[in-house]
Amino acid sequence: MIRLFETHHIRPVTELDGLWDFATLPGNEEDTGEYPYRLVVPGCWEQHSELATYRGRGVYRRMIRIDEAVSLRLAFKGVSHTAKVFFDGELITEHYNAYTAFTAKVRGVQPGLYELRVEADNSFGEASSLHVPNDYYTYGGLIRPVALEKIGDCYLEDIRFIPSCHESGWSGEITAAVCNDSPHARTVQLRGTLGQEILDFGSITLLPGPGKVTTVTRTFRFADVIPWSGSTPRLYELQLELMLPGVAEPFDDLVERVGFRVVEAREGAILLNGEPVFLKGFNRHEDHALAGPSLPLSLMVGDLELMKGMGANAVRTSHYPNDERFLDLCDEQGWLVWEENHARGLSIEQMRNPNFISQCEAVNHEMVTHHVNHPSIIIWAILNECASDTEEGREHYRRQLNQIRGLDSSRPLTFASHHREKEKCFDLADIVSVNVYPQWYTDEDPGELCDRARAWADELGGKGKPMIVSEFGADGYYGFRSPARVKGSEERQADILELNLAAYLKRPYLSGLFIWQFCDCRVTEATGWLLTRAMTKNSKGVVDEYRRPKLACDVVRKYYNGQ
Ligand code: ADA
Repeated sequence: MIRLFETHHIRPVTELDGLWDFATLPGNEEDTGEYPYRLVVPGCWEQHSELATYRGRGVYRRMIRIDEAVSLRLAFKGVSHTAKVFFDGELITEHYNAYTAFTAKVRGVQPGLYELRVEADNSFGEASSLHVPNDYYTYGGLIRPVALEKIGDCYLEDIRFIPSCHESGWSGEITAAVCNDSPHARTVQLRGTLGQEILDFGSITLLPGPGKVTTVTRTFRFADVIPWSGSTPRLYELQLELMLPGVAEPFDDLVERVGFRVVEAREGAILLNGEPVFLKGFNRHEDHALAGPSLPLSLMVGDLELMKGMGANAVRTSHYPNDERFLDLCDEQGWLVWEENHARGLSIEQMRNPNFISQCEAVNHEMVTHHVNHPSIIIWAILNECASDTEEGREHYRRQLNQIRGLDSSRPLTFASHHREKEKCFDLADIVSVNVYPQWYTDEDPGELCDRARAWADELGGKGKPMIVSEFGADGYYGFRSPARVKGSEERQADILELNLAAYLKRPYLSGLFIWQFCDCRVTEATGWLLTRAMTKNSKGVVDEYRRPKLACDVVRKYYNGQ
C-alpha cells in the first residue's frame, strides 16, 4: 500500500511489493545475473540474517509483464540510500537520499516480459554528504513502496493545494502540473472536484517535449468546508482529471487529500486557524527491531496509538522526511507534524562536502513538493544540529530556509540548535528551537536552563518568536532496573524526563516540546564517540526498539495528559 487512499481512479497502477530477487555487489563487483536471495519489498536487506550488517551495493530484480503498448512511470517512495534503476538493461534514472521519492519513465513499451533492476548502495564516502555514520542507521534497499503506473503522452504529474482563510471564508490555491512528453503542443481540458465543489480550469495548452511540464494555478473559494484541526481532522479528496476537447471521458487523473487550515508563527505563539497550539511531542525515528526503516502500516498505527496513549499530539520526523503512509495517518488522526530535511549533526567540515549543497537542495525540493498537501505538517525544518554557529554555516541555513520559503510560504520554518549562546541563525527562522539535555549530558536545572535559552534566543535574533524545546531526554536501557536509580536505568530515565517535563510545562513562553525520543533506534557501528552507544543503539526511547514500554512512559502520560 502506497498511500491510505487511492491516488488514481483512472490511471492504472500496480504496486510492486512482494519478493524480489537480490544479490550483493561488494566492492566494484558487476551484476552476474545470479540472485541468491529473495528479499521483501518494501524492506531492507538487514532484515535477512546473513545481511544484517552488510554495507555496500546490492541489486534487486523482478520481471514485469506488459500486455499492451504503453508508457510506464515507475514511482519509488524510498531507496536507501542511492539508487540506479535499469529497465530492460538500460539505466533509466539515478537518485540519492533514502527518504525522498522519485520517479522514472519508460516510453513506448511494447507487450512483453521485462526485467526491472534496482541497484541500491548504502555505503559511506564522499559521494554521500547526508548519509554518514551517525546516531541512527542508514539501512540498505528498497525501504519504501514501489509502484508501476501506465501513462499516455500527457498526464498529471502533480497537484499542490494551499488553503487560506479570509473574512469571506476559505479559499484554496490549486496548482496542477501536467506533463506532455509528445513532440506536439496539445490542448486539454482540466477539471476536478473538491468535496461538493466543481473545479473548472478550462482549456490549457501543453508545451511539447520529453518531460515538459506545464503548470496552471487557480484559486477557488470553498463554501461550507469544515476546517482541519487536531480535534476535527476533516480531510477532502481533491481529484483532477484531464480530457481531450470534445471527449466526455477523462483520460488521466490524480487524487490528493487535503485539509483547510492555516498555520502562523505570530506574537510568540504557533497559531492553527488563529488559535494557539501547544505541541506535546515526540521525536521519532522510523526504525523497528524487526522491520528496520520499513515499518508496515500496522506498526505505524501502533506507534501513533502508543504516543496518543501518553497524551502526545505532535511528532517530529527526526531527522528526515517520513513515509507518506505515516503522514497520511497523521492527517487522518489530527497529529501536528514537524517534518525536517535529512541531516543530523554535520560539522562545518562535513558541510563542505562538494555534494552537500546540491544534495540538500534536492531533498528540500522533494520533501516540500511531495508532502506539501499534508495538513498535519505544520512546520518545515532543516539541518538538525549542524554548524549554525559559524558564518559559513549560516550561509547554508540562509540559503536552505530561503529555498523552502520559495517552495511553500504557508508554514513556519525552524531548525533545532544545540549551540546555545553561540547560535548565529535564530533570526533566519520563524520559530526558535533548542535541543538541551539537562540532567543527562549536563547537571543543569532544566527550568533555569530553559529560561537562559529563552534569554539567549531573544538576544540572538529570536525575540518575539515562538520557542520549542525540540529535544531533551536520557538513556534508559530496557529492563535495566536499579534501586540506586543509576544513569542508564529505567528509573533514572523516568526521573530525568519528569524533571524536564515538570519544568518546561510551566514555562508560558514555550509553544511545544519534543521528547528525545519515542523509540530506541539502531545507530551506525563505527569508531569514535558512537562506540559509547551501548548495544549500538540510541536508548533514549521511552519504548524500546520492539515498542516495549519503559517506566518513562508513565511519567510522560502523567505530564502530557495533565496539560
Ligand atoms: C542530538 C541529536 C539526536 C541524538 C541526541 C542524543 O540532540 O539531535 O539525533 O543524537 O542528540 O541522543 O544525544
